[in-house]
Parts: sequence; structure tokens; C-alpha cells
Amino acid sequence: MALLFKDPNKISAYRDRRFQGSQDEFEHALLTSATVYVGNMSFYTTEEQAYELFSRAGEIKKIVMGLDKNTKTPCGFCFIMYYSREDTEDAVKYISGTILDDRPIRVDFDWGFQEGRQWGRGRSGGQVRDEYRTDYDPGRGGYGKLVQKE
Ligand code: GTA
Repeated sequence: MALLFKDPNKISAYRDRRFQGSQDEFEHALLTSATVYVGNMSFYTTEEQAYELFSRAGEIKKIVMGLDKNTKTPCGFCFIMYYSREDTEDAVKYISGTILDDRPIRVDFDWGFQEGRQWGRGRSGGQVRDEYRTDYDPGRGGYGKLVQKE
């Protein structure tokens, strides 16, 4: 395991506020799970495209696309579940920052997929970050949802 991944403070800047457990349990899950979160995806990127790219790091068990909870359409993130932890680390190391559908994607360690986590948690149905964005992003529905409502 690379040194970087032994430091729980460096393993992920993200803290899931819906994780039911202690900080220690959260960090342990991040250090051992075989799941990654992929962010900054285009709404138009398909599961097949994600499969093609992420299978370069190892054999994939399952992909879960992130969906807008109102429209049930992709809203720019997904979870990739590998069989092996090593492949998970390779995905973070080598695929994060690469371009998928003209966008630099972000690959983050994840504590593990559970039913319900596929839905955007923003009030408008998509991801929270797309509520507050003020820039125009054609791959993610244009302006942020709050700007669109003004
Ligand atoms: N492993 O980085 C991640 C990650 N993110 C961003 C989401 N998920 C992640 N998992 C990992 N790493 O299952 C997962 C969630 C959930 C699903 C959808 O994706 O665990 P979400 O994006 O809709 O909601 O989640 P989440 O994660 O609960 O949102 P959060 O943490 O409040 O905010 C995410 C980002 O939105 C912040 O980092 C910030 O950039 C922006 N943001 C939040 N609130 C504000 C605000 N008030 N003003 C401006 N920006 C804000």
C-alpha cells in the first residue's frame, strides 16, 4: 500500500454526513473498502463509458450511476465497486484527474455503497454542489440550480 494511503487524514477530504458511525469507523472503511466515488462527471456520460475507463484499473464488480432523485436521470457521479482493494487504489492513483467526456473527473475513496446513496442530495434533486454553483457548465445542466431560480 502506498504511504499516502496509510494516513487517514490524506485518504479523502470528504466526510459523508450520513455515515452512521464514529470517525474511526469511517476512516477504517475508507482504508479497506473496494469502492470509489467518481465526481465531476458529465450528465451525459454513460455507465458503459465509465466501465471502459475504470476497468483499466481492474475487474469491476458493479457500477452504480448517481441519479437525480426527481428525474431519475444521471446527475454527474457514480460509484465503482471493484473486487480488490489494490485496484481501488490504482483507480484513485491513476484515473483521478484524467479526462472522461472532455472533463477532468475526480476519483475519491469511498466508505462503501449502500442503497440510497445513488440519489443526489440537493434540494432540486441533483448533487448538492450543483445547487450552489454560479458558473455555467453545459455538461451539468447549465448554471447552478439556485442561480437558475433567481
Ligand atoms: N466518497 O467527494 C466525495 C463525495 N461527494 C461530493 C458526494 N459523495 C461523495 N462520496 C465520496 N467522496 O452518496 C456521495 C454522497 C452521496 C452521493 C450524492 O455522492 O455520499 P451529494 O453530492 O448530492 O451530497 O451526494 P453530499 O455529498 O452530502 O454533499 P455535501 O457534502 O453537503 O457537499 C458537497 C460539496 O457541495 C461541498 O464540498 C461543496 O463544494 C458544495 N457545497 C455544499 N454546501 C454548500 C454551500 N452551502 N455553499 C456552497 N457550496 C456548497
